[in-house]
Amino acid sequence: LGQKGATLWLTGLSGSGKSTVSVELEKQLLMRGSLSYRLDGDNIRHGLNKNLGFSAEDRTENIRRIGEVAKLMGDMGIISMTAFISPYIADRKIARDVHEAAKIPFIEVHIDCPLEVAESRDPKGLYKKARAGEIKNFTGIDDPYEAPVEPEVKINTAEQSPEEASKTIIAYLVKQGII
Ligand code: GGZ
Repeated sequence: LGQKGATLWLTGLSGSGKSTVSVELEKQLLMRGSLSYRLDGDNIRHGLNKNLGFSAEDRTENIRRIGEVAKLMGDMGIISMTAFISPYIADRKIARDVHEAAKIPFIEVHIDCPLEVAESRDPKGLYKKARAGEIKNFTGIDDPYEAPVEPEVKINTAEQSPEEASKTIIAYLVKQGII
């Protein structure tokens, strides 16, 4: 393959743009000939992690398993992009440590945008339900989001398009000699 694996760990609120940015990133990486794969709710929370909900314990286990899967993919030489809220600093640190022990680059990407912006997007109407008390423990409403203190990359999706965001992230990978 001649390619080293790495993990782009996207973290941010629901509606911040993690999935959108990861889809665009995958496109740009594949165009460059880098084998990449997206891990998201559709292929993880509906499969491997379908026994997990949104309590703090379940989120921790969700992120732990995703960290292990991403590490395995890194071992295979794949650049994986994870698109999960991953709200807890300690959980992201565990994922980072697993990668560091395996010598696979772990790039934390904060997909940042003001809560008001994420909430105004509300593609699935979940914020509306959370505000109405129909969904409990919704991140940003009645559950915490711990923003990264020193992410490798920070993107503001209220100001940058998904294309610009992806270019910024790819430029980081190039600068680091990962691709
Ligand atoms: C946050 C929730 C919740 C609660 C369901 N809190 O916009 P979405 O729908 O597609 O993204 C959210 C997704 C979050 O799952 P993650 O696996 O990324 O979360 S974590 O990393 O914290 O484990 C949202 C939906 O699931 N969702 N209930 N209570 N998001």
